[in-house]
Amino acid sequence: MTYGTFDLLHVGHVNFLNRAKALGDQLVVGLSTDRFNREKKGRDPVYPYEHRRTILYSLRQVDAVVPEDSWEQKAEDMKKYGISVFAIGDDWEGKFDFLRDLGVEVVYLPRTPGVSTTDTRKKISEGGQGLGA
Ligand code: C2G
Repeated sequence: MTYGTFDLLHVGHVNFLNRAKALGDQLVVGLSTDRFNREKKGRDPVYPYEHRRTILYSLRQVDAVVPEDSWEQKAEDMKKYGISVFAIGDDWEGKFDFLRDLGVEVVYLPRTPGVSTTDTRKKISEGGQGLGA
């Protein structure tokens, strides 16, 4: 299982989902609600929750999407969904080691350099400079 906002889906997200899926049989994504994203990132996502959910469900790597609306739900989710592996990008290194106490394998995966939703938002607002620029 993993958690995230996955706003303006980009190759960093897709690389992560590929790697996360390879760690188990099924991949559950705890998708940040619009409200939780405001709490986490101090701003609304560009795409509302329903859109981001639909986009994730269209990916073959993703088997289920559930709402993430609090920092405290992970431990309960591990039990609720019978999770054996928790994976997230290494920008979170060490932050979720406590899940190991539940017998869950915790894996921090390397982020894809050079791409982020924040950069994409910035490039678009600066007049659509080619993302490859
Ligand atoms: N990611 C990545 N490479 C990038 C950008 C993102 O591997 N260039 C990974 C992140 O590390 C994360 C996932 O893609 O594991 C989703 O990224 P975000 O939507 O930015 O997730 P975040 O806001 O970090 O939410 O409770 C945990 C939070 O919900 C995590």
